[in-house]
Amino acid sequence: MECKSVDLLKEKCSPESYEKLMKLNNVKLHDFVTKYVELCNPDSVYVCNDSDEDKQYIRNKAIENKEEWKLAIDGHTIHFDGPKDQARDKANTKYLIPAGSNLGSLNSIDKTEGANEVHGYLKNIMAGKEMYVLFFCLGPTNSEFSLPCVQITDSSYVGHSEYILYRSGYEQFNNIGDSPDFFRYVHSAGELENGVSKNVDKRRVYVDLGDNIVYSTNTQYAGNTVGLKKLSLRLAINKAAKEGWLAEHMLLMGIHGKNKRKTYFAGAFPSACGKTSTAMLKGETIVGDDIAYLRKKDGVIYGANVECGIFGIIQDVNTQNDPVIWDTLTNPGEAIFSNVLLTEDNIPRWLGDGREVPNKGINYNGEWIKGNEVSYAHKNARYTVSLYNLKNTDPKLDDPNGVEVKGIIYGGRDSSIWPPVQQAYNWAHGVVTMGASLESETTAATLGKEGVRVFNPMSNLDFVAIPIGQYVNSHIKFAQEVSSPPLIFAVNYFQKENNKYLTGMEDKRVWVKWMEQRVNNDVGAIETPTGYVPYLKDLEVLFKEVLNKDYTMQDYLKQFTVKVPENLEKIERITEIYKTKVKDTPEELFKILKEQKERLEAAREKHGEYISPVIFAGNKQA
Ligand code: SPV
Ligand code: MN
Repeated sequence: MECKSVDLLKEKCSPESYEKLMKLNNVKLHDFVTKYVELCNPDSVYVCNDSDEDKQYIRNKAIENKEEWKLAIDGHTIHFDGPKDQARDKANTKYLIPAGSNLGSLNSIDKTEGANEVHGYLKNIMAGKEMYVLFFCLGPTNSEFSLPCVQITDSSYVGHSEYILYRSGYEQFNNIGDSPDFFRYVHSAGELENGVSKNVDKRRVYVDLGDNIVYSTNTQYAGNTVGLKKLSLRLAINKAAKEGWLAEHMLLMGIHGKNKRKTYFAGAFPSACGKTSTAMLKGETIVGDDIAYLRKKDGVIYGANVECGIFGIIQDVNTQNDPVIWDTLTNPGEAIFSNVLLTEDNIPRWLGDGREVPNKGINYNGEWIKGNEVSYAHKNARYTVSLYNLKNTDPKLDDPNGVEVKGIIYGGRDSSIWPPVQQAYNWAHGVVTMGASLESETTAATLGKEGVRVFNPMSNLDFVAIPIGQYVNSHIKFAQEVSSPPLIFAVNYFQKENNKYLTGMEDKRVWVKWMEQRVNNDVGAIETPTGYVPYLKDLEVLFKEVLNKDYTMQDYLKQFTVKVPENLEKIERITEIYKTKVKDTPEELFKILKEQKERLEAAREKHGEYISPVIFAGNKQA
């Protein structure tokens, strides 16, 4: 390193911090830190290793810096993002692409122009503040899945969240020596006013795929700032495509079957569409609720959770819907509550918590009083907790080999087309008609209007960093050389009739059990033009066993009738998108969609537009 840089680091770092940084013998890391110390110009720099002291330092700073406040229960804190900073900012999240390259419809900006813009914002942005240099590992440490990361931030809230959500990675960095293969993030909340980012008009999340760096400025909301979450998912999708693995917006869970059998599933759902609640289902065990990496080894697909914590939506967490999280959030232990209501007694309150509406408190907008038209907490209010503190965490969370994935679930917010559960005929059929054809109605997890049906392949569209056709192709190809690929399923928790949901909140406990039985060849299924659906008799048994409920023929017909017109319209919409908006669509996608269309048309010819599954069961009793 140049003398000038050594002097600068020595001036800003304490001797301990300087030593921690220098102990990692990595030129690219040292250059990176020096560059942003120089540009962001913090008053001081604190470098963390994996020690408890350093974690505690960051926790304390979050309180001292007024990014978090202590709540009544030990270990609980509250954080607010600004009124305009409550969700991921898709419009200002862009890929920096070199002149001449093209990502199709993905939001991108010329690399030089974007880098200049964001570096302009970063200049002196940390004056008067402390910079934290933090090391983490995506995935279990010492594993094929491990990806070391370094985060620069001036937000102790971001650092604190990362310590809860990720495995510490200083030692992992030590192990990689001088390797340049790691992810880097530079974040600044920018100028703060009342503890929140003031200059949200200069909020940017710029992703540099070539250099594996993400820049994030003038924002605090974790989805825009926590480097290891969605920022690294974008980098990882690009890296995975080059290296032949998959980086997915997926839960991982163990579904428990008969004779203590446990079968691992991965599941992709758009934000706020039941991913966490599926991973947390009673009777099952959670490996992860948001991001999974999938790799092939010896003809088998393994998955690992990139994270070791949950940044979950708190709305509707109550004793009924989610007793495990409820317990964690109402007992001592480390938890950050964001954008909930803070009451006079220092108790956090959120929408759908099953308690009486509070009288008053403070929320992300300021003071709130009962009768105020704006709801008392934000719909996208969240909690941040460690998976190690939950009672239902699967013992394989940190297994360096990951877990063997035998089933994949795709689910969107779909009021009118898909049945509650169905199974694809085979891998490619599932990838194309379920994953790549996924549509979902928008939610509060991103800025913008809610309830609009949008195309969201694999629930990963917000994070796909390569042309979408290429991304779909990498999924189709992924199962090559896999002797028995995972079965693919589609679920839909959001079917509606007359504006009322057709299925109950708890019914998903039954759908997962049916999928587990299918993977293990315990039950048959009815072949319909869009996939295999359950026999009524099997659902009757499962509803009784799991929920002690009677499941009737009437429920069955409402939920599983094949809706030919809606399915045909969907195929047309999806085909059109892949034809006109998507770059590099594989031919196989069009072929599989066409076959599905022909099956639906043939069925319509014979049986009409709305066809009972019983008809497809033929002689076998449904
Ligand atoms: C999501 O929105 O998909 C989340 C939360 O998991 S965020 O960190 O905003 O991405
Ligand atoms: Mn997510």
